[in-house]
Amino acid sequence: LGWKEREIDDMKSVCLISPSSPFLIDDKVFPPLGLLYVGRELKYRGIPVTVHDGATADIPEGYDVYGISVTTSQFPQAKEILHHIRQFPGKPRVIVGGPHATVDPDSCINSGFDAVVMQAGESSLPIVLEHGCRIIDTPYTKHIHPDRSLINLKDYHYDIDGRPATSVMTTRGCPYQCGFCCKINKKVKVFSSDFVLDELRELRDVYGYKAFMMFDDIFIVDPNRLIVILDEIKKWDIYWRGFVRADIVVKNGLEMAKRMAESGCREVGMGIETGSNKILKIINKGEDADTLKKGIAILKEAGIRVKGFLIVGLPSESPETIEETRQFLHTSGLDDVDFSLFTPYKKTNIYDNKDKFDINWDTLDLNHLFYKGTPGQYESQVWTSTMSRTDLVNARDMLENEFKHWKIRGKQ
Ligand code: B12
Ligand code: SF4
Repeated sequence: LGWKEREIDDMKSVCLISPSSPFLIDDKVFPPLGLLYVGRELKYRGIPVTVHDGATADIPEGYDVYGISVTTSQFPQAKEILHHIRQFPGKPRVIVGGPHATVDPDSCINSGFDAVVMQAGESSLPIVLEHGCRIIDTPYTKHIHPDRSLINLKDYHYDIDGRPATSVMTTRGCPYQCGFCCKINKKVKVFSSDFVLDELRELRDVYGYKAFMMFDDIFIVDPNRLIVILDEIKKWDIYWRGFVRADIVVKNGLEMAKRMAESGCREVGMGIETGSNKILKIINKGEDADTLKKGIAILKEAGIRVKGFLIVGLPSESPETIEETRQFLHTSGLDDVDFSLFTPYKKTNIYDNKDKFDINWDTLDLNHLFYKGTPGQYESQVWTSTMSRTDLVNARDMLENEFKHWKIRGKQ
């Protein structure tokens, strides 16, 4: 684009918006980090910016540009916000970014947004502000931390074993190719240990946090980086929680798991998905049930609790595979479980190759495109050759009733 880093001549004021998520029990658990990265870059360029994470009626008027962050499940809310802003005087421009814009830019253009930003907003929003592109797709190249001063962090409430905690992202993207998972980053980027520790220090010293939620797809993906981070934070008396893959836990071994525990790791989340080896293969999980159990056992031996995330209604789900999942759970050693219904998102292998799988769906209802919501309000979008939508909802509820013994403490 021949664009070089400089201040934008025609200074525009920007209001960044996080839509509500009415299907969640509480949508004020974690701050909208994506917008805080974008906001940091705009501030750095001297552009007046504010972040709005509240009711649509309270969106402030008077900004030149409004930028909305959207996941697929929030798309209906984002369109309502667009119509709301269209009533504002001065015809401000409305730009959309976030995971849904990245996987389905056409739906955003067709709904009337002025511009669509795919992938890294911190790199491309300044370009859009200056050049007025319609669709722009830029990978992550910048090394910046999110600007948490743009919001009141204390409005968000999450805790790890009684300590107030907040979320951190130390990587972008994931090198694995699970068939149900949305590829929103084309490349994987792992931030250096120094860069990560700087951000954690800021959270500890400026904001007073003594607990962190590492929201990376796989925080432990690089063992060399992990060791440096763990050896430093073990001196801090902090708690942390993060997401792991069982095969990496097995590869890293018991010593690494013990180091994680010594550094304050209280609990990890692990994608189990299903107890059926047949389905694990179909979804290209890259792990079998034995590896999942080995990973859980290593973490438990090190003194770390393990919460398993499971999905009901993956391709080829049947009464037999549900039973395999039950058997797996009985012997898994998991401390906590979470059951979602499979929801097909664009830019996933299953969505793009529906005909190759034993799975079906009609036109997807955008108002129900979430896989975890308020209990009692689940609806399945999909069915398989042996299980109807109702069968899948019933199977999810049955598994939850049998295995969910911890009380709900948050959304994920
Ligand atoms: C943390 C997280 C959550 C938190 C949300 C916390 C919060 N307030 O943001 C919780 C647990 C609540 C959650 C819930 C859900 N999540 Co979630 N979540 C994530 C996760 C792991 C990290 C998000 C994050 O902070 N990323 C870091 C930032 C830097 O990236 P980013 O948000 O994409 O933002 C960058 C760009 O997208 C862009 N950008 C973003 N917004 C904007 C706006 C503008 C104007 C511009 C220009 C650019 C721009 O620039 C940003 C900086 O680079 C992602 C996976 C991932 N690795 O990203 C899944 C992910 C976003 N979640 C997903 C899903 C499906 C859900 C749920 C629907 C699950 C459910 N319950 O059914 C809900 C929906 C919640 C909602 N509000 O919509 C999917 C979304 C897929 C899709 N097609 O939209 C993802 C991608 C996981 C996946 N791979 O499938 N989630
Ligand atoms: S489910 Fe987890 S491991 Fe699989 S591709 Fe998605 S983020 Fe990566």
